[in-house]
Amino acid sequence: MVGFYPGSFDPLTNGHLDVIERACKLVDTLVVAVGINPGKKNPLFVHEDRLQILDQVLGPVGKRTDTEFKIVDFSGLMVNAAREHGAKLIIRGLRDTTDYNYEMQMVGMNAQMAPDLQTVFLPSSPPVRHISATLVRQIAEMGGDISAFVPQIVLKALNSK
Ligand code: COD
Repeated sequence: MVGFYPGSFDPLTNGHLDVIERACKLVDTLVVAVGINPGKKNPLFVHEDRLQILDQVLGPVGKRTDTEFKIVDFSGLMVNAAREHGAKLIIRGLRDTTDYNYEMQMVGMNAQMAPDLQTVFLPSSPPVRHISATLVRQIAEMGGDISAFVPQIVLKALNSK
């Protein structure tokens, strides 16, 4: 079974990583896909950097699991990208009711456009439930310390910018 986990991953956080680690228990291949959220402007990292960070972070994770990772990017609809990669499941994380309302709208629209795909929601693990890439981006832009929220590789990439 192929799963498709789309996100902005700007930056990749420990919350995203938690979803990825748990999604591995459900699928044989996990396609982690960096897309464009038209509502999110002023990126911290360009697409190429985000792909590179995912590649570096998921390398060691891949050694601890039988799941194969594919890291890709896409522009356009997530359902089209999921199909292109042969996925049957779309994986999304759920933190709170804000996520729930947004995700339920998306799942409804996506289900009508692509009834062949199923969305699976993974509820956030308590230690990472509060982590939001948007807030991490804000803290980083204001010079704050984001080390508790992101993998070390993200910190390194940020420092070398
Ligand atoms: N714990 C658990 N889950 C988390 C956490 C956390 N701490 N942080 C984030 N997540 C989850 C989010 O809930 C989400 O499911 C996923 O991780 C990715 O989050 P983000 O913020 O990186 O990415 P998003 O939600 O902005 O998604 C960006 C996309 C590019 C995937 C989206 O905008 C998209 O699909 N765009 C393409 C156009 C399209 O198809 N639109 C939908 C039409 S219905």
